[in-house]
Amino acid sequence: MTRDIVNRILRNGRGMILAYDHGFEHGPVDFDEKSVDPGWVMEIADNGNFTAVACQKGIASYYYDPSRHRVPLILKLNGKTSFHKEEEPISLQNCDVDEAISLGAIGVGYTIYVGSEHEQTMIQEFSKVEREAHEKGLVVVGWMYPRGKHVPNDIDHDVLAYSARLALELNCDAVKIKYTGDVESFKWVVKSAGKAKVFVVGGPRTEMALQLVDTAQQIIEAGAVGFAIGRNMWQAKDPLEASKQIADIVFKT
Ligand code: FBP
Repeated sequence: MTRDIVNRILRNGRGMILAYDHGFEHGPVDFDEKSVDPGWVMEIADNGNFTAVACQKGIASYYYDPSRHRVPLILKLNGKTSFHKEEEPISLQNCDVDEAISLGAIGVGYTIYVGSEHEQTMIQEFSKVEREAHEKGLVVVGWMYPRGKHVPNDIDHDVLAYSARLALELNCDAVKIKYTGDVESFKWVVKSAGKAKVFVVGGPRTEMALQLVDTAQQIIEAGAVGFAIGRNMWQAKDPLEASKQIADIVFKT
């Protein structure tokens, strides 16, 4: 397999993935009249400096047209709803690699709740996905989320470094992970991911655009390639302006 494949979701070594799988993970609670419309979000993905858009298969099937949309598609293959506030979360596959390819995806995403008592089940399922996706030339992105009672602090830098390392060991091309909150500790997380590229999640909407700009500077300084971000983009008053502000840092520093 060629490792260059990851460049399909990067531009000059950096990247911005627009995440839009929240309707599955959280329900429409994250949306307003505009962002509830996947068609509107696809236009943001296409026109807002993004190097990929990530969503579930129904969204892609209805709203992503590979012959019209320029932004590459990462198909999220597993997911869970937020109804069950289980202590030990598990997320299983609802879409396979061939379906992802038929929908025009150039990559697949899969969440592993690192540290959950169901971690092994997800790792086993993910490993099959990873092998098939790589055999078929797709980029593999691990959503590495430490969760469960064995994980008291999901932004602890050792926990995040372990999660990033797990992504590397599982042969991910890229890892989507939370930020520790400071540059020095995040450098260790990035180092632990080795040659796997590190994308940082956005989290709930930050009212102060400045805070996100500041975080963008920090994650790039620490060696991440960029953001895999949702709410802070399509919940922004002006999503194209918000994406431009972040892109100016991600791609130009
Ligand atoms: P945000 O940038 O909005 O935080 O999106 C990142 C993301 O990973 C989404 O892809 C996913 O739906 C959501 O966060 C999961 O959030 P959580 O599991 O923390 O509720």
